[in-house]
Amino acid sequence: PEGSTPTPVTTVSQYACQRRTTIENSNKIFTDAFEVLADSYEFSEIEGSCLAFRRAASVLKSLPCVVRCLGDTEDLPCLGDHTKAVMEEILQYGRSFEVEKILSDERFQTLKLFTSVFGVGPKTAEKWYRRGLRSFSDILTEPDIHLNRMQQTGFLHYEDISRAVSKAEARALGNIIDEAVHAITLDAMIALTGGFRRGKEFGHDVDFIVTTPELDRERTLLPDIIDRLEQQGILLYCDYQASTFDITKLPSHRFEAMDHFAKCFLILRLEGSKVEGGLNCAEEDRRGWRAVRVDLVLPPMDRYAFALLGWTGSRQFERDLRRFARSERRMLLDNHALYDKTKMLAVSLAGRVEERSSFSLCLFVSRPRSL
Ligand code: DGT
Ligand code: MG
Repeated sequence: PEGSTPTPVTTVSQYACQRRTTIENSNKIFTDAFEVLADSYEFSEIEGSCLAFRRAASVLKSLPCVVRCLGDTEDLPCLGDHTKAVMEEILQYGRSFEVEKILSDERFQTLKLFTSVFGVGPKTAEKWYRRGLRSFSDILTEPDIHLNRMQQTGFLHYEDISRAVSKAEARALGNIIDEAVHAITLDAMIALTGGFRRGKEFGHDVDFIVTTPELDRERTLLPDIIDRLEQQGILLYCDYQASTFDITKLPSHRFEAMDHFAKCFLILRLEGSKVEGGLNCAEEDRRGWRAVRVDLVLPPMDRYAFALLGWTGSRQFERDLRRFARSERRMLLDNHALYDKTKMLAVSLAGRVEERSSFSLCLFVSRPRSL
């Protein structure tokens, strides 16, 4: 009506990298349901529907308030008919019957259980399920099952590594990595990345980027760091992948799941960690240590900004950042480079670190401080 103040129109972008998202989630009741559906589609290898539910969850996580009726979602992107039907059920009954059916499904429960083991992906889980295996003891007592080293370690430290890692534990690990790296080379720089860099209180692992200005040293530094952790007696597991990075092969025109930097997936023994709400509190308190998953990535210094951007996550943010670059800017982005297709040249970010105002950037360890 004339004279009334128009309601401000706030449009929510279809790209996660253009949405300001805090770590508070006002719509957990919906996003939890979407994540169950996404997992279920992932187990059935229906990638489109899986991504649709992950995207919808990401959109709702960015909203500052609770969705109270379907009308609230009218202007939101990435919410299809199926998504809205699930939301309608939750709005009406407080729960989704489709999600409840999935949660009570034996196959889903078994695949969820099996994939919760470090080193077990959906394909292996499915294979074991088809063989009639339903529990960990079924797997561990089945004579024909050969577990690789990663899976053996996954079972061995199952309780510890399936329990969330706290910020304090991430900080303690930061100090361990910092000490180990600087005992080898003084000019290395270490950045905490992954979920903790986004300000999360808990994570499933702790991710670090280590880099050095010494040319090519990042290719050889990691085995030295690993040796040192081993000498300290805290290396419980190590999967080392040497660098396959080749600057002349950039940019990669097809999406690659993994980058080419030297990296390692570790399980470290963290002494004296404070247990908060762990299942095995009493046992762990007696032991005085816990096992923690740690990832180290070593890009060359001039690739640091891209690596940091690529490893800070979230996965949806990264996916949408690449999609945004491609569709809106005609650029190719990966963990190594940003390439301008219209000008046929690589965009240099050397010496600069990206700004991401949508996240609280917290860097616990960095020497020299660069952020
Ligand atoms: P969490 O579960 O609390 O550890 O959460 P995040 O966000 O730290 O997740 P994480 O540790 O799996 O990965 C951190 C980021 O690093 C992720 O958002 C994207 C990147 N990243 C990790 N693994 C891969 C991978 O296999 N491929 C690619 N392209 N990126 C990865
Ligand atoms: Mg992480």
